[in-house]
Amino acid sequence: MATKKTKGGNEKKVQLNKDMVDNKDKILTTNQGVNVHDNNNTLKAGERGPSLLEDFIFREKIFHFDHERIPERIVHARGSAAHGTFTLYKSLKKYTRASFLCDTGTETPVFVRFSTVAGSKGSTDLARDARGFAVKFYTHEGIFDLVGNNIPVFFIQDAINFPDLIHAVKPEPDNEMPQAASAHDTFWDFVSLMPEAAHMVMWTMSDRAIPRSLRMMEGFGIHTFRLVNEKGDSVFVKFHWKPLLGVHGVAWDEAQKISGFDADFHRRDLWENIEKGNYPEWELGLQIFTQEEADKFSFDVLDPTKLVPEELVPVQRVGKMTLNRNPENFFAETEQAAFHPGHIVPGIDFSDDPLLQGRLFSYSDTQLSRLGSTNFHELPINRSVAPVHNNQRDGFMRRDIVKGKASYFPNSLGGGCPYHAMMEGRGFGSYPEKVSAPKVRGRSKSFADHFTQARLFYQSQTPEEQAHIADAYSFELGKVGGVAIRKRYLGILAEIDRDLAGKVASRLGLRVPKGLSEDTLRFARQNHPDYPVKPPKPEVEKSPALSMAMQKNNSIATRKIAFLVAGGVADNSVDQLKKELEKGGAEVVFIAPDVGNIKTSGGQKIEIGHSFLTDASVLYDGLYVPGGEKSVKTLQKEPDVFHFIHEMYRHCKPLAFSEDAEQLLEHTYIKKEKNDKGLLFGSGNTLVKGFISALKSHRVWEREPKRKVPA
Ligand code: HDE
Repeated sequence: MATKKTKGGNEKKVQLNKDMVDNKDKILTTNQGVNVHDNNNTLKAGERGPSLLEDFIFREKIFHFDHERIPERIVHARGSAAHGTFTLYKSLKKYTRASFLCDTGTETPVFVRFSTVAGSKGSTDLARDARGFAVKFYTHEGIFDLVGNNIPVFFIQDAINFPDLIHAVKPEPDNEMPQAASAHDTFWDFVSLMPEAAHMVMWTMSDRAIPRSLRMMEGFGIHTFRLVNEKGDSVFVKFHWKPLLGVHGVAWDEAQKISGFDADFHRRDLWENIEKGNYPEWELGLQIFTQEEADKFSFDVLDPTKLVPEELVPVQRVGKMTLNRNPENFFAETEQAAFHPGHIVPGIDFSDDPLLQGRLFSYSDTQLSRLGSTNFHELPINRSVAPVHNNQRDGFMRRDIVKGKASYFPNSLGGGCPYHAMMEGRGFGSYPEKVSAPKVRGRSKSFADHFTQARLFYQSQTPEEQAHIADAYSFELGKVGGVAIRKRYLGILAEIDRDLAGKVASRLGLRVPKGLSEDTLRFARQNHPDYPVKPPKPEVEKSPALSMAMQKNNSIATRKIAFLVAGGVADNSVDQLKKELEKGGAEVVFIAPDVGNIKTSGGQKIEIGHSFLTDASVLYDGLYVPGGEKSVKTLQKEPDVFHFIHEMYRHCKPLAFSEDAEQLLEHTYIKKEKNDKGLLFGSGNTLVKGFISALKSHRVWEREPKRKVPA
């Protein structure tokens, strides 16, 4: 069936609207539709007497309340989501028969949920962790879920290790500490015995694991999937999401402080930007390669701890996803959304990646204990826009009322319906991959190289990014109590990069071991008896695509800039920069000693919604102190101003000072450095240009080695 064009991708919205309830101008009722006269007082025997069991209104209300929690997701519990559309601009007919990937211009409704992995539902958004990036496509041929992460590789190679990994990273079982953090003994104990985790651990130690915004991170399907065309020919594919706002992280010190100031930082940022019409956008990128090409790669494409370097197989951008609508109800939509890598449509198929194969069991299984019924597909958010007809029946909370006598196949009483799609030459059919092999519990030799791509990632980073990675390992291992675990991990780092291992070892007061510890080797040899094996030569030694700092970024859209002001701030000193920043799509936020109103030197009123008490520098991307003698004098008396400035500087963010405000620096530890492109003074076009250009780079990386000021 050809995909119909649905302008605006509204089809899912129309379907959801049928289930929406609007309480506006309505009388309060019970769940049975009876109007409630008084919602404040229980039924009693006399005003001061005991309550009566008869009070069905009270009983119903409390009964429902008592049961309104459901289990949180076992992983990825903390999440935020939005609706949107996916528009295809390059037909992939040659490779796939999935109609949403064939008909250009088609808008497919999507629902996207971002998440952290380890933390509970109420934990901070800024944990050092992978981010889930799960996309539900409501296609005309059924639901396709691309359940990915913001990191293109995974910790483990075989699904059977997943419960162990998660037990190791979750809070420790005796004392339930620490929350949403990998910096503890059980995690490092596990990964120090599982060298296959080394590559993903390297990613999680980079600033990729602490995104600036959910809108500014990449997404990856991780596993190799298949595309299958009309003729039945198949190619392999890796799915990517490329954010149009660029890929940016925060620094670890920022992350920890943001967690205190606004634990909902990412959730708020996503929600507010969609409300403002700053719709986040990603391009869908595909790496397509054949079986023959895959056979020649130096790594195994079925091994989920490996990526395909973009320099080896370029990413083709084939469509755009735009998130343009916030959910109406967090529980009904974000919480009840049930993603599953096994939700695929004709034209897409699985590979034999053993992690993917295991995932195919886990997701519907977990929905059952989380959502309580096999009928979770009937929940409005999970409902396909393609019609659903089958002989599955009943179960808890069944909603569809399926007509007729025949609930079996084959039947004649129901006219043979619902019938096989085969009758019309369509429907999902698995790719007929040839498989003939002995049944084994084992690991392929081609999965035995654990360090080449971890090294590739590290060596592809700029020196400043490498410094952040070394800091992260030092922090995390520094939090580990067991010295044996620290030493064991240093053995892994030594195999990846001795210089990195040396930096971390010196912070831990340890020496770099010669190589892997006996414990690590013993465990690795359970999978590969002749471990370590010499890996084949990699195709690329460096991949600039892996560095965030090396990505070009020409936009300052939606960055938040703090203007520190007080009464008497000079109008002209505010206006020009504000206008230019807003022209570029950035947001200017005035921060003053107190919330309320201030008057500019020209008598204009500025409404102040944020003060040094309510806000902190870590919530902003750049800072400007406009002129006006009175304003600067007031700011000078405010210690928080200096904290704000120091912290911004320390996090390598752009700072600009008008001529009047330059003197504030005399009271700081900041030294004017000529090559610091993000420390700007004066006014006019030079200041505007310099500031905007520094904001585009997001961080003034050259400052990284010198940034050590108290904050
Ligand atoms: Fe998941 N994962 N996972 N995972 N995963 C879940 O399903 C699981 C893995 C990912 O926003 C659970 O509905 C196993 C890789 C995301 O609702 C559960 C294995 C990747 C989400 C589950 C993996 C992911 C989940 C928990 C190893 C990146 C959140 C709640 C074989 C490609 C989806 C749920 C959302 C959620 C199992 C590994 C991504 C238990 C067994 C690799 C984005 O079913």
